[in-house]
Amino acid sequence: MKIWLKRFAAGVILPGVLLLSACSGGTQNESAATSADGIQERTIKAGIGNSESHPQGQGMVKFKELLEEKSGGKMKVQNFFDATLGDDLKMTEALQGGLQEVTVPSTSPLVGMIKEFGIYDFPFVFNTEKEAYSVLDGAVGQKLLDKLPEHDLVGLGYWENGFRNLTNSKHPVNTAEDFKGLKIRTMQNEVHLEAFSKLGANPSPMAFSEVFTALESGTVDGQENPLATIKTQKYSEVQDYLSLTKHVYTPFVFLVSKKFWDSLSEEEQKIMSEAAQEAGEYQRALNQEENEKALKILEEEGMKINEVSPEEAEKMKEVIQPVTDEFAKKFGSDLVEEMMSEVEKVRGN
Ligand code: TK8
Repeated sequence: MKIWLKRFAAGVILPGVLLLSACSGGTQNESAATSADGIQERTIKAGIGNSESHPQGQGMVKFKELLEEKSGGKMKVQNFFDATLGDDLKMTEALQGGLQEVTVPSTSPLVGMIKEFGIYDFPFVFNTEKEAYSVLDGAVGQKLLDKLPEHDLVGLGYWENGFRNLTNSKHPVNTAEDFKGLKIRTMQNEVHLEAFSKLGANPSPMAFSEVFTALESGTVDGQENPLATIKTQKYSEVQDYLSLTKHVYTPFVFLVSKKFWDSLSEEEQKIMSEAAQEAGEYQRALNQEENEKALKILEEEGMKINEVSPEEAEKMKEVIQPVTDEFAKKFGSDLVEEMMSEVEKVRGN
């Protein structure tokens, strides 16, 4: 009986597996799945939400160059910008399904999948990029990357979206009170949603590619993003005020489809990982340069720009604190403490 079952099972399942693998991956990538080492001809479809001229786009161009160079031209990258393959969430799902190989989303919209990514969404945690890097590139960042494989994703490190600033069409935001009544587009993330509600704003979660039209049509009064994004998305055409709130730091996470990753040889995985890391370092440095340049350009384009004093930022933080406390329990107090003590270490130096 046992033997019969085994045979029966093998007879049924084997063709099923073959059928599945023949349909799923694209023949090029599939045919090399069995080779243990060496570099095969591969085509990697990579998509992001920002434009090619954004530091994230330039990071992808660098990734393409590096991987093609390291693989002797065998591993080719096709880059798709401006959410032409879909927004962050949609592309991440395409990776899970094995329909796309690479995307580099903000961590914020992924909280439905990995709730702990929400710790990065706590407002006013990081004061500098260096503080953010120490968390992201350290034990806390790795712990969260380790959660990706159970969701059919592999994380090759963090790139930089950066510190977010508020733009709107109504008035400058200098104090916590100034948020009251503003309709603000947020990312699809519950921490952001509740933090802006707490400040008295009316947050409206929305995918990135819909933001410009929502601002233009007045569906929302404002949005918040790093300066490089405000510039490349031409928000100055539809927003008069830019307030340098720097209220939260958003990382990008470099994701690979686990289905694709598992089909790679060790050597291919190694060079892909190196290319993502090196392009990431380049991207972070470029992002900081571009943010500075963007500020000047946005001013020239006529935006009315105001700084937020440290005292007023502290008051904003106090208003939001109950939201942060509530979510800290949800995401794991130990993890949040570990993040905070890492920040303190860097700040103390
Ligand atoms: C790009 C997004 C974007 C993010 C947002 O895909 O949605 O506002 O800041 O830059 O990840």
